[in-house]
Amino acid sequence: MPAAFPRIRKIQYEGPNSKNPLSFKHYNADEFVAGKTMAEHLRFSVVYWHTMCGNGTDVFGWGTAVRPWEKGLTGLDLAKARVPVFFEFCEKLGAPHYAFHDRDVAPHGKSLKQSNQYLDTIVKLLKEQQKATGVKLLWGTAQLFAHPRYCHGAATSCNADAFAFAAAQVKKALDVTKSLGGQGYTFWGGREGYSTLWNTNMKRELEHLAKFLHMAVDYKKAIGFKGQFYIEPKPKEPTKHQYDSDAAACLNFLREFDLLEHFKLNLETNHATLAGHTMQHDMRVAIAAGALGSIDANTGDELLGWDTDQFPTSIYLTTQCMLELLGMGGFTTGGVNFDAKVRRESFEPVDLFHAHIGGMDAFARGLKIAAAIRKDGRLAEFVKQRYASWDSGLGKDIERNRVGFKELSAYMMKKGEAAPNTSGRQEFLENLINEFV
Ligand code: XUL
Ligand code: CO
Repeated sequence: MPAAFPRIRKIQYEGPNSKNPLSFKHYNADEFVAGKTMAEHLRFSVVYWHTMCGNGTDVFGWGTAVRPWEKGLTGLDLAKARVPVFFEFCEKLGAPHYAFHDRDVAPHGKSLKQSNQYLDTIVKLLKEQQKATGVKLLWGTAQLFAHPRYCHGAATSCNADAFAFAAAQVKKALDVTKSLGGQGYTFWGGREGYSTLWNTNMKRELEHLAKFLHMAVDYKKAIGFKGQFYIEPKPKEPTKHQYDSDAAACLNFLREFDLLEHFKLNLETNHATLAGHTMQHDMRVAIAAGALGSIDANTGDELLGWDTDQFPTSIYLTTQCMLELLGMGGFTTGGVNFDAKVRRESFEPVDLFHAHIGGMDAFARGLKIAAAIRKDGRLAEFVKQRYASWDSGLGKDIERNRVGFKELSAYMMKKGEAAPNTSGRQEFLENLINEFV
């Protein structure tokens, strides 16, 4: 098979002074930062759906992407042709992981049986390519939102048969993820929500979603799949409201239905911002619950306000992500997964490289900056001091459950007024962060 990117050699680290757009300026895989190599910290992953299947269509226009390897192929032939191209891309980029949906890698068949056969054909090729290149599967997932059968949702559909088909699809996707050595499996509830409450039994739909996830947990145990399960929150789009709307809503749902021990969250920047949060906020929420598993690294456009899935280039954003990640001790099964697509105006194959190189460099800089901020220690020390009133005396007594309202009232009666507050120093801290960015 001739190379799909014949003029592109393996992307090398050339340092910040390089003017070569096809080189890393900051991502140096083997360089040690805060006790681990950059590759170990960042665990980059490329997604099959945008990188191989994205063709630049939008709601107003046709595809624009020039993909010479597709040569007018369709169906299973096209699916087969994409596999070596994808791994050539990951290898040249030096991305150690990838992620896919069942129906990105293989086409929909006329029946479940035929779809499964198509998938098996492609999984064989994926396995060969994984072996040849060393690229590993970060997580697998099932596409439960594109086909018309899922127009009312999958696990939350009003149609029990849609639930059954989705279960069959996830069963197969779990088998396949396991056979490819996948380190995780993601549930993104593409249409698990509603378009109007006039036709919706929310309680019943939520119970069905929980039942579906419990079935997945049971099946995972039955086949001995050891990968981590993730839920990926998103508040809307394509639905008006999605039940896994943000990190806090997911955690509440998982707790309510006794699923929390089986799931972590896979957080995506553009989903957090659609929910009216920053990525840092959603990461903080998940970390506080010990439930941050992985991240889908991308960004939105504040002026557009929908899920634009752009490559992350803001150093503030990557610094915040890496501060949160270093603070929690880094990934275990998760990684920095580029759930991001090139703009439809960026239609040449080389644009795929520019996009990923930029994202990897932005995260490498974020990592170095976050490590420097932590080494400096002033930020952490400020936060520690801000809570000093809880470290001794009355604060400590409250935290240790030694006092209640009666004791606190008696204490304040005697004291008369609370001790004066100290400044939050937001501007001082913003300036401090800018010393490093
Ligand atoms: C959609 C999205 C998905 C999930 C996987 O917004 O993020 O691609 O990451 O289903
Ligand atoms: Co995503």
